[in-house]
Order: sequence, then structure tokens, then C-alpha cells
Amino acid sequence: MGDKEKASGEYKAENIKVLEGLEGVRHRPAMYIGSTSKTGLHHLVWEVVDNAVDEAMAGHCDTIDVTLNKDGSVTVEDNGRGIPTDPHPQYKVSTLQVVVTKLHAGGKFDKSNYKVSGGLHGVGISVVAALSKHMKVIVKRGGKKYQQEYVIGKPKYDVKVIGECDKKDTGTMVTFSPDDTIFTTTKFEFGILETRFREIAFLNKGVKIVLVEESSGKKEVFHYEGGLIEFVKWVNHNKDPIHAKPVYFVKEQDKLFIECAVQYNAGYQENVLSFVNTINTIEGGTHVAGFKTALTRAINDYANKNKINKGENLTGDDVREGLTAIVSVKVPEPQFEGQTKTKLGNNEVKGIVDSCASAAMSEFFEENPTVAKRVVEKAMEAQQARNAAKKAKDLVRRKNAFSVGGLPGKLADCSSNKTEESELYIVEGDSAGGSAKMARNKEFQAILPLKGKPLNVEKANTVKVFSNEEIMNIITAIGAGVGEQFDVTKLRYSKVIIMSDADVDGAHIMTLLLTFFFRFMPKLIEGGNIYIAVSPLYKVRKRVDHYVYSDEELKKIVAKLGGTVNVQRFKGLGEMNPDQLWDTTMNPKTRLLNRVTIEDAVKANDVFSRLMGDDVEPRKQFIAERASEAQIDI
Ligand code: 1YM
Repeated sequence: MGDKEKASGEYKAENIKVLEGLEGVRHRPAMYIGSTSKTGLHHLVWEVVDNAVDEAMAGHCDTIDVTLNKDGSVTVEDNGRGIPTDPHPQYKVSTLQVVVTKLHAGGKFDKSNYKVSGGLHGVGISVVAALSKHMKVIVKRGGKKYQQEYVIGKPKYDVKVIGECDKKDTGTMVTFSPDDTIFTTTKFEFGILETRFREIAFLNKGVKIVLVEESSGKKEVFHYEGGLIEFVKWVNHNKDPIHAKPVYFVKEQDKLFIECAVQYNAGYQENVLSFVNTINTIEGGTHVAGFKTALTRAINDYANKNKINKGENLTGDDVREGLTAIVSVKVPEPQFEGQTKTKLGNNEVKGIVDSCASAAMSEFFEENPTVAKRVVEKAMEAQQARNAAKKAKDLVRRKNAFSVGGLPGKLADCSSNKTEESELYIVEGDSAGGSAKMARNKEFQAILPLKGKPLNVEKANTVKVFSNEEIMNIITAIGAGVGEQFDVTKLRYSKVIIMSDADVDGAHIMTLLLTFFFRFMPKLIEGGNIYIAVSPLYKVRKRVDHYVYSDEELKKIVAKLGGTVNVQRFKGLGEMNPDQLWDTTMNPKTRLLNRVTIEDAVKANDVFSRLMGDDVEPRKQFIAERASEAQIDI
């Protein structure tokens, strides 16, 4: 370590704090990586790549290579400074060994460095070592190549020099094979890695990430010099932008780094994606609050100054119709809050983002009056639509005045008023609705039958949405309101279960409803309150009844039972008698429910836009792929 490095305080071996041993990691892996399923497995890659990204954010690295090797292992290589290898003052072994074998060992205590450490990220490379049956690290630093190997986190030998290299050639290479006694699957998926790496590359402009899958020869390079400008265009790629050039600003103030890109499209949905140290903050937080306040103020100021909007001010909802925005901040010491620990809590961030965004937006509007005018006009349309929608809502409310407690007439409510035990079944068609009403347990199951296909909210403006009777029935039945007014304490059911036929029409209805929930009640999805009931396709009778959920399963069962017999195909839920419906789809003891979760807002948004766009093919494909999955990660 040179004197220069010491003086700048970037890395001091004695700064590495060691909290505890690694035994606990193998004992309770889920505590460190969330789960031992597919999601947890991919966390291992995020952990290692995060280290390389930290190095890139600190300005020392510009290329990260990730290779899925033929033998099932993964290699992550960066061209940063290389993990330090000098002896650690306390442990008297190489710092590299301390970093890999001790939990939470990290040297980045200097707050001028941004570190990826939120949610489950940031537990460190030691966790990866502990959960791998084999790991190898090679470091190039100071003209030498060092190596050490580990078996379930334990070093096989001391760090050794294995060769020389150019002094300027530096970096870290980590190869690991996940332990198959810990994980339910050890197969990495190109698609999952691709989505996250694209996001990382957008958020760290200039950083190049190369993903290669050796077995298939697939290769993707993620490298965006335009950063968030390209990100916002990419999110809008299947929408219709109302201005070609996104609004863009970047600012560094008080060790806080802020970057934003904004582009309006002709649609009606609001889409603000936010990140803190490249972590997707699904629940928003102070950075998003600051941005939203600034946007509303800047647009109102412009409209008032230029006398475009007379009278009533535009609200936040008005100015965000058709808005796509990426808000990315880098904070030295982020505080994460919320249910999924994806909400930024640092109070100081709000004001700084607000003032930066205000200045940048106002400047952009002054310089681009045509765009500014279009944006204001769009917000004014939203304002008119909102006022019309309010009238429509009042009308619906009055219409419903004669039904019990303002609830929709079609709702067969349950008798319990305890949210935690109550369930709402949204059922396709009146005939299935009728069977469901007979089949249900009245105590805690409510039934809301739907007439025909629900409205595609992706393609409708707010007036249309709020004057749609079926949609209003769903909103009133659930009871918690929509959008920013959504109040989870008013929720009337803890489970909202979509029950549609196991055919293409049923799957279409399901996606239309999911789109509605995603756009208008995303908190219900985030809170894990939305479920899809999986109903059987066949009944095979031989002494006892077997309910069968797929064609594949049918083949197996028929083979096992020794030839067909008695196979009944259910054409729809309405064809089942109430007993069958109860047994297969409604009895909490025997039914199969898929919980709908939002894993990644960026991916979800893309999926929904593609799903609900004009192109029919991707929709069919999605439905075919996803409809029967055990867990739907939109
Ligand atoms: C493929 C994974 O781990 N790269 C990496 C890690 C470190 C450094 C550089 C680094 C950091 C610092 C100084 C510093 C780490 N160093 C440490 C510790 N890639 C990968 N590249 N010099 C090098 O933070 O000051 C932990 S990670 F603690 F040793 F400094």
C-alpha cells in the first residue's frame, strides 16, 4: 500500500471490522441471502457483483465480466484495484483472507465512498464463500498475481503468489460453485442476471458488464454512455413519447449524488422508478418525495408565470400522468425502511433532491417552451379528467346508496368483519359466481362475480376507469381506495383471490385484473394480498377422484393408473358443482393459491406494457409461460 493511498484514507487494513464467524451463515442462510431457492441463489451473484460495482462507483473500475461456466460455477471479474493482499494488522494473515473468511469484513468506512448496501445486499463476499462448495479468488495487484481457494468458506492454503503481471494490470476475479446441499436449485438463469445487469449498467454510465453463458454461447454486453437518458428511453420504448429528448440532470452536493431523467409519454400511467446506490427502492422514500414536490412546483410555476393555467393549481397526480422518470441517488450512509426495506429514510435527501430538481426542471422548461407547453397541457387534461372522474365517482356512490353500507349489490359479502381472516374471491362470470356463492364458507369468504372482460386500464384514461361499474365494484368491495389515497388500514380482506377459468380467456381476465391492481393498488401486490386461484383442468376417477392441473400431470396419472378411464375435462369453473369447486379451489386446506409478487418494478413495468400493448403475440406467450407457475413474480 503506497503512502498516497494511506494519506487519502481510502483503504486501511486496520479499518476492517470483523463482526462474527461464518458458522451462522450455513446454519441460517436465509437470514443472509433471503432464501435458499432461486432468488437466494442469484443473491450470491449480486453479492460478488456488488463488490465490483462499489469499485466502479468509487471510480477505479470500468469493466465487469460475468461468466456462467459449463461446470455450473460462476466467474465474476473486474478491473479495479484488486482486493488488498497485505497482512492484516490484527489477524496477521492476508487482508484478502480476512475479507473472504470473516463475516461483514469491509474496508469502506470512509463516508465519501458510496457502498451498495441495502436490503439484503451488502452482506459480503464471505457469505458467498460460506455457501459455496468451492471458491477461488485471484487478485492482480502491484505487479503480482495472488490466489486463494476455499471449501465452504475455509481456506485450502494461505494466499500465494502464482505469477507476475504488469503493474497497471489490476483486478479481482472470483469463481464460485454454490453448495447444492444448501440450495434447492443451483442453476443460474441468464434472464434474471440480464435484467439486473442492464439496470446496473444504466445506473452507472460508462460501466461495461459482459454476461456470457458458456453452455449456450449466449453473450450480452451492457454498456450505456447515456446512462439514465438511455434508461428512460428504454422504459418508454413501447410507449409514445411526447418529446424526443428526455429532461436530464445530474448533481453532486454535500456528498450526495443525484441523477434524474424524465420523459413524458402520451399514455396515462405514472412510472417513477427510483434507486439508491443502484438498489431499486420499490417503496420510494425521501428522494422520490423531493423529486415529486419539485416537479409539481416547477410545472405550476411555469403554468402560472406564462398564464397557461387559470384558476385551480395542478396536483401531483395531474402532473404525473404519462410521466416516466428515473430518480437515482447515491448516498454514503443510506437508511432503508419499509416493509421490504426498499424505502429511503434519510431526511436530508428530500430537500437537496427538491432544490436540484426544481432548478433543473425550471431551466429545462424555460429553454424548451414547446415541450413545457405540451407537458402543462397534458397535466391540465388530467386535471379535467380528475374533476370529471370525481363527478362520475359521486354518481356511482349515489347509485350504490341503497346497497348495504355502500357495498356493491353484486357482492356476496362474508359475515366476519375481521380483515385478517376475510377473503374476497373475484370470479369470472355469473354462473361460476353462482357456484362459488353456494360453495363458499360464508363466515370468511366473500364473492364478487364479474361480468365479461374487465376494462384494460393501460389503455383508458382516469374518467373511463372510474366510470366503469365493474372496476368501481372491485374498489368499493376492497374498501381501501386507490392510488395515493390507498389506505391499507381500511382493507376489508387480507386475501384478494382472482378465480378465472383455466383457458386463454380466463388468463386474459387474470392479466387485465393484475394490470388494474398493479396500476391502481400496487401496495396490495407489495403487501402480498393478491392471489390467483389455480383450478384443475381434469378430474380422473378411479375409486377416488384425482384433480389434475396440467396436461403433463394428466399423462403421468393416466399412466400410473393404467390407462384412461374416466377422465372429465372441466371446461370452466361454472361446470363444477359447488362441492367440487369447494374441494378444488376454495377450501383453504386443499386449494392451490399463487401469491402475486413484484420482484422488480422495472421488469414488472415492462411486462405490463408489453402485455397490455397492441401486440397480441407477447401476451399469449406470457400467459402460456406464467399461468401455471407456482409463484408469479411479475
Ligand atoms: C469480483 C469481485 O471484490 N472487487 C474489489 C473489492 C475490493 C476492492 C477492489 C478494494 C477496496 C478498497 C481498496 C477500499 C474490496 N476491498 C475490501 C477491503 N470484485 C471485488 N475491488 N482497495 C481495493 O474499499 O478501500 C473489501 S472489498 F476491505 F479489503 F478493502
